Amino acid sequence: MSNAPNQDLRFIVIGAGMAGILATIKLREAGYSDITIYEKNPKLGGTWYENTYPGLSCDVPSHLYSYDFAPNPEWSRQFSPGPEIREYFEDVAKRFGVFELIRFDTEATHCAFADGRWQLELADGSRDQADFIIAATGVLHHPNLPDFQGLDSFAGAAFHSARWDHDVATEGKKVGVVGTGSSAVQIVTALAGEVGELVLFQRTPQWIMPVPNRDYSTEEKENFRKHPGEMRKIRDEVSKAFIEGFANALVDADAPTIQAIQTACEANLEENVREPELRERLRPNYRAACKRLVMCAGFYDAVQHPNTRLVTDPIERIEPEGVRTADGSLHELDVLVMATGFKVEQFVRPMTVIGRNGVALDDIWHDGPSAYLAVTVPEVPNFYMLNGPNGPVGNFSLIDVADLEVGYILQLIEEVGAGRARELCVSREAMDRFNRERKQAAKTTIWATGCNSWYLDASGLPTAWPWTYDRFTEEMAQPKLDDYDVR
Ligand code: N01
Repeated sequence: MSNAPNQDLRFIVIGAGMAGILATIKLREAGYSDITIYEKNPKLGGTWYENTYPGLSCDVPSHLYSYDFAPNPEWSRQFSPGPEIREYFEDVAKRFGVFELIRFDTEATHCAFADGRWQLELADGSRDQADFIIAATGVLHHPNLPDFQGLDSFAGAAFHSARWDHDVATEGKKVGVVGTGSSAVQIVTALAGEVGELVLFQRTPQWIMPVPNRDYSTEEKENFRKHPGEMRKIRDEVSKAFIEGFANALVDADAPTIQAIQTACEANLEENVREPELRERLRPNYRAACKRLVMCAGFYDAVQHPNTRLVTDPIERIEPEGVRTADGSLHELDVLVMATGFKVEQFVRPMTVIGRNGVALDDIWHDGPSAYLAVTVPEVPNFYMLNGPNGPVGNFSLIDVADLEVGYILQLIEEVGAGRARELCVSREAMDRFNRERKQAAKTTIWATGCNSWYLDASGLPTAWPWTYDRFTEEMAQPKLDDYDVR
């Protein structure tokens, strides 16, 4: 516990996913107790609650994708399945006294800063007030549903990958999957051979990094229980490898590591896709890691399964019987899964946020969402985001990113708690400078080397943190209060 926190401060955390749970634990650890978490879903877990598709797992190894204060000896695999991850968050929320602070089924719809406090409105008509809002609303959770002509006429079941309909049987059925992002690749790998026929509609091929995923043995788990230091060792090793061998390299398109990733992905394609014609249809015409790199060991086997068909002709329309492609073929289907990604520009929205003097966050973000160090926005004091815009999303564990951000935000809160300030948000000047610098730096990242991806803004510029992970760690160590509008 830090010394003498101001017990009068009240906090609202929006979202009981990985980041909201983390923020609440850290606030409590720092001695703050007046906290309410609003969660729109009936269960916690955020993305791990909403995504339940077959094959769901995290592409960050489990011992790294865990809170550092809550290692989990029970992880079943190196990359554990989604339901296990959601259960982990529920277990931690219960063990650390977070669960009882959550109001489920309660969506925050509007918040406004008035007379030095945040006034919050909720979808059920209730209201609340707080000194601080921590928006832990996630990055990728507003499904992007393509407006395919005729989609409504489809006679079978159609749904987005993040809204999997478990009442729909897939066994023995003809299942179509649209998309080749991380979600689609996991779904296809899980369903191949399990359904009657699997049709993958690919608009753009992906580079695939073959990452093995083995089970932890009973003995290994027993060893983790007895010697938690072993989990810490794995965590540290994997973290180091990820940062040095990957995260730091993504922001330098010329880095040798990026070339090594390219070579590994090319070898995966050459060695594991037997038929030359299929191989060419699966070969991307952009550089590896330009789109978010897909990590999967079994995808090419799944695509080559006798019951799987790869369709690369563009989708023209949906008909009652299936998907009609531009070459005139009708691909008959019982189930159509749209693994077509997310609306990434939403962040805290559709909740409306009104900062000082009636300034709307929507207006501040009229050119697209951005946030100083991914955390704060001008004119919106005492409102901090976790994994907000411009955050370091380059395939690194978002748990560690959120952890750094929470540590940074706690220092801002302490300024108020200690009576040195009442309101803090980034100054307009610092925000403008940050935006200028990040846009300049974005040009030399791998994401800017000529592909389409959810990393890009409307002008085609990558919005992700364009510097190294190490630089983010340094920035998060201590707020530069000169960059803040402090009142
Ligand atoms: O979504 P995506 P995702 N017609 O945006 C295609 C995280 N994640 O849900 O490339 C036809 O990557 C689109 O085609 P194209 C991870 O950060 C993590 O798969 O634009 N196709 C693309 O192939 C990931 O990056 C894990 O040409 C259309 C696909 O749909 C992020 O979530 C697991 C189309 C969308 O791919 C998003 O992944 C899963 C259309 N009209 C997800 N519209 C982990 O393991 C879109 N597409 C942690």
